Amino acid sequence: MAVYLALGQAEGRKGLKTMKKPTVLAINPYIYDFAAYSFWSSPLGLLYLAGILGRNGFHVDLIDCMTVREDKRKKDGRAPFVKQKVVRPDAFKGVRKNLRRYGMSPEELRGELAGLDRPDLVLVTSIMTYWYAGAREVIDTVREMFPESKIIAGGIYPTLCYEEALRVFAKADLVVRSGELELFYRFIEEAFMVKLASRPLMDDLDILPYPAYDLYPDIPFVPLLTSLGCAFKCTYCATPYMYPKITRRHPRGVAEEIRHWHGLGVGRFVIYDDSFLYNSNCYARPLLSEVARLSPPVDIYNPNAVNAAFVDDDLAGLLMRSGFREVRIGLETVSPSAQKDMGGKVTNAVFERAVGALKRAGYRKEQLSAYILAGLPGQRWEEVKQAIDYLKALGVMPYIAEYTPIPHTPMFEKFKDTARFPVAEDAIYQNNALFPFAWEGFTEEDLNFLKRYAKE
Ligand code: B12
Repeated sequence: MAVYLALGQAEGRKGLKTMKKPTVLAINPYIYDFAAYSFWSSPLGLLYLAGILGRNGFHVDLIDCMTVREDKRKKDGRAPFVKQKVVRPDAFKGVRKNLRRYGMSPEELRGELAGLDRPDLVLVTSIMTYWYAGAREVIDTVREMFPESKIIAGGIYPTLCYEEALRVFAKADLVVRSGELELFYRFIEEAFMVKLASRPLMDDLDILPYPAYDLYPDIPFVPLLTSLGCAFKCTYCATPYMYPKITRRHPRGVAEEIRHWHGLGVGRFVIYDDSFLYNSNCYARPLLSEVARLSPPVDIYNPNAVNAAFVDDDLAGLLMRSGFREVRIGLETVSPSAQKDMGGKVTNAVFERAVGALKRAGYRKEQLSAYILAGLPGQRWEEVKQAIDYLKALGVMPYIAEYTPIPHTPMFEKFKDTARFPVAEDAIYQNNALFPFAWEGFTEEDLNFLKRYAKE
């Protein structure tokens, strides 16, 4: 049967056939911060999009501005970012800390861009909300050097601070929140008159291609996206807002991905998951049992911490056998009332049971650490000291995680007006290094003392 098309449609069809596939440049911007270290950091969301466009047959280049000191890379794969002191902007008047740019310099980025043919499409990610200044500079530079290129910005910052991001990234053609990938695909299809054969949304993680780590010359570690969303609703965390539903990958698919990278010589894997051990009979146990059989064995790291409630003797043994070289556990506080207020994820009894199991599995003190939250609204410094003492007595290394006020979290909405910086007006003040909830019961001096004390 003949198909008759209106003239415009016919031209459109012809256009679709003859239009060259657009070339894509993915950029992970440099950042400005008071302190930063690559705890196995990686722009995983951006690399997924690069993988998806690659699967659609697009040529994709990557500029990861977060360069590290290779000469200082540790055995576990972590490395310090290249860094340079910069002048503090007016927004930080009165802040006595050194501000640095981490990663490539703007001049180096210009050099990299100058070496490329003009890309048709540029994707810029923006991870922590308070890192937007680097992303804005990168977007402005790309706009200046490639006025004709289409620029799309996305990531956690636009997702959590959308209205602000629209203003800040005014030179981008489109700003996308997570959950809006449909908009992203439609923009590309319309701007370049192409039809995308593969346009997965993040509601089925099993159909995603692997993130495009092959765009790096070396792969020191591979972060794994095992799920999106979290089984818990901690009042300081933005995950329930960003991903209200838990979506998990099939453990077999994750094991296959590990085997894929392992076959290419990658030996370190990092779990980016908010509740990895949740429902472990169906998830972590089958996955880790497969990983434990790999030869040569792999190393696994979990900078996002595991939930103590799910660690029993059997699981602790499996963590050890599958390659967890160290285990980070979430504790947050030892105050039972604060534990309940924050979501009731862990109690001291549960925590002690998990530590016992990990020790019986063979973990030594230097391989066990726990995060303690410091600087919560209204918190007294003595509460943090009590948690440090508790961990020291249990033989677990304390890690102080300074509280970060994050938009759309219950704690942020409740306390945003009591912070000593306008955290709701400008995301730059959401940086935990600014200690936004310092007060006379918990001063910056107290925090510095606690950081030293935790290491003693
Ligand atoms: C892994 C992780 C880390 C890792 C690595 C982070 C990194 N890449 O640098 C580590 C352990 C280092 C880390 C550390 C911290 N983290 Co963290 N982390 C996460 C976590 C669990 C996952 C992030 C991730 O990769 N997700 C998976 C990818 C696939 O998702 P995505 O990046 O959002 O990408 C999607 C979209 O955004 C979109 N997208 C992304 N880029 C682009 C680009 C374009 C063009 C488009 C169209 C779309 C797009 O596409 C993807 C698919 O939809 C999130 C929570 C979460 N579930 O998101 C917290 C989170 C980002 N972290 C958070 C915090 C608070 C911290 C710390 C400050 C904790 C502390 N107190 O010490 C530190 C600070 C880090 C630092 N200074 O370096 C907060 C955010 C805070 C903020 N203000 O922005 C989050 C949201 C958790 C929370 N508590 O609510 N973190």
